[in-house]
Amino acid sequence: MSADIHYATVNFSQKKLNKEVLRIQEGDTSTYAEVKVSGRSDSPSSIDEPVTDKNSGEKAPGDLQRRVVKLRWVFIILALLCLVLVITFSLHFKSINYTCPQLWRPFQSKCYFFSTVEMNWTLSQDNCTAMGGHLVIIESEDEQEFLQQEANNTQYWIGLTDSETEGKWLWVDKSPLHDPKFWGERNGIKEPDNYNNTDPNGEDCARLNTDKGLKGWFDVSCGRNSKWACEAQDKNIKL
Ligand SMILES: [Ca+2]
Ligand SMILES: [Ca+2]
Repeated sequence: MSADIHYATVNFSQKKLNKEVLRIQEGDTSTYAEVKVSGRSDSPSSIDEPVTDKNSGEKAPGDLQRRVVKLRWVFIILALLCLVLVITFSLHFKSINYTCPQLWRPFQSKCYFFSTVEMNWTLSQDNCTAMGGHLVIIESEDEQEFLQQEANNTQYWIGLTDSETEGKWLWVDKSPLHDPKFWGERNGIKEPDNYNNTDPNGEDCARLNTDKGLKGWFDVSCGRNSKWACEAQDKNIKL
């Protein structure tokens, strides 16, 4: 059997990017059909393969574009990670080197002022308020220890009183005292004892007696004069 004419039918569902040569053989006779296409093949095996120019060896534009998009996402992710690291280190650095105005001492995120003059509890709180803060509100053992060290065996008013209701101790922000573990003891009697030898109203204001260690709170008559300790946020301090 012989034939003079060969037919080659080639069907594409999508346009192809590369240039292909289709070879059809029968016996000793060969027929070549050259197909020029544009676009990319839908053959699964050719999707991820870089298309290379046979002459120059360079990658096709579509492949380069995909690589550019990938690199752009990598840069965006790296930039975000760098931003997070910068913010984290900035906050950490600020907490370590928290600064306060002159005459104020830093502790954690607050500033503390220790007076050199003495006055009663109410005037002491008024002075702290005028400076942008309030008498100290002690919320942790670390804070108590810091105050004890800074006070250096000097007595200071703190922001705790039961002047409204006897026995109901409130901080100057009106929050109740939850942890009484820093009350001191005198002659075997635990504070607060509301001792009324000097004041018929008893003792309604708390003072830090730092020579008693961490258990250094004593209730004292509010009318007595004493030094005072304020605390404030740096941004609120009025100089
Ligand atoms: Ca009292
Ligand atoms: Ca007392």
